[in-house]
Amino acid sequence: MKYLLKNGTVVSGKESRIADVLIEDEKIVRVEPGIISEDATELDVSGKLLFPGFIDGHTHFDLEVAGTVTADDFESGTKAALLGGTTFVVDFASQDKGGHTLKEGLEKWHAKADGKCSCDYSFHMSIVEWNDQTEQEIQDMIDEGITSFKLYMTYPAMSVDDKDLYKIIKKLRQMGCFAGVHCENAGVIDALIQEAKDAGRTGPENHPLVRPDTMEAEAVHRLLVIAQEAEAPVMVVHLTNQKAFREIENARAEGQTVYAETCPQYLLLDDSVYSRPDFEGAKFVCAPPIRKKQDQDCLWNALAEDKIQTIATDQCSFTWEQKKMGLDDFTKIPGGLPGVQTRGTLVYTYGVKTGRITQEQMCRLLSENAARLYGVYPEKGVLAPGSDADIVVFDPDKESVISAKTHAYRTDNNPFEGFALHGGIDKVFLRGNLVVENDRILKEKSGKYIKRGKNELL
Ligand code: DUC
Ligand code: ZN
Repeated sequence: MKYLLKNGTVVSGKESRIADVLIEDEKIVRVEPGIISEDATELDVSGKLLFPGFIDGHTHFDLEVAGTVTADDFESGTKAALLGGTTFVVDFASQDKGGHTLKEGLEKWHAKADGKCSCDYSFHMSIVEWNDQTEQEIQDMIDEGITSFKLYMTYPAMSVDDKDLYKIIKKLRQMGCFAGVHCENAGVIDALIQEAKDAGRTGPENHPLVRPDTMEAEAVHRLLVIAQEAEAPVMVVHLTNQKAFREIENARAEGQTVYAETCPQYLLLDDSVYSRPDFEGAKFVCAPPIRKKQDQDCLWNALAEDKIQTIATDQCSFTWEQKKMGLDDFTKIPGGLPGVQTRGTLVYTYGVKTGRITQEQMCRLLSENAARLYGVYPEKGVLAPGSDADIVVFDPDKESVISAKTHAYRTDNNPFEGFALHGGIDKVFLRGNLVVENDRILKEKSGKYIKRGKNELL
């Protein structure tokens, strides 16, 4: 199939220019003004922005959390992603604790995802246990196209201690890979939870109090000191606050390579959400928690100064019924929010339209940087001859309002309920196929597992 997109504004990480885009089968073959093609289906996209398909490097579909499983699996989750312009997700596969291998973890995640995805997909691998076997398996993972890993400094079922953290990131550096790290101080958080319980404090308003910014910043600091010793690049995932960001800046000033990721919920919501009446705060329970207005400002400034490399979602959705598991005890509320469907439109509305960031920065944050970090550039992350024809035709004039009544998630709540969107998805192409038009999916389950190369974001 051949398509010719006429007169769109082609956005890259560097510039925006009016050009035509010729697509043949899965690939972009030409990007220049004045293309003529006799046999291509021509679409007039004048007035529209053409972004490389958005990449979400942080999703949790079909994940078991707190005795339940996320409302969205790879089927519904990747449909929602595609409707929001995301053509490639990198979800977190995980090794299980108790002598299990990375290979077993990978097989488990392939069984969850294969044949169900409507956008392309890959996995990071969470390492939760470090031993000779796991060490040997890093090369096996690379052979399977997994070049990024995840480590937890919190959650007992997942976390590694400082000794293993050091060993793992050093090994990953030797193998040309890196880890994204969930930074929160597990011990102090446990103590704060105990204090809350002892005082009979059970509601969701306690959630941000027991996981304070200081305990995220402490873990970021510790991670970065360990990374300095290991001479290893690392990524701080879901960065939420100013104190933690300062730790990153300090390490960079020492010459360390530190990547940072944040998410729309940390840019657009503040911790007053946890005090909403009738247990509504539960909808916003995620870890790390949503912070204060000044933290939002810090993150936006960091984005404007290119000091945060990517905006992902940490998509991890639950229904209201599931959230109510913590009605009498906020620590039993399953943590996580949906987000894959609205990331691009929220960033455009509240980032680009407000002048906080440019559309070229949006391109880097949602697509190009993630493609480089996760080893799929220039197949993905750019609209150029030879690249996959993953294209978001973005209408800067489209207006809508986010609502759980109309979203594609299998949840009955949306953390951005009522947010106005100025700009929206007009069409989406996935490897040359028109897969979204008029807010409907035209082609389901054509997502492909992508074997990734190594990080090339310098
Ligand atoms: N935090 C969440 O809130 N949910 C899933 C995983 C995580 O780190
Ligand atoms: Zn996560």
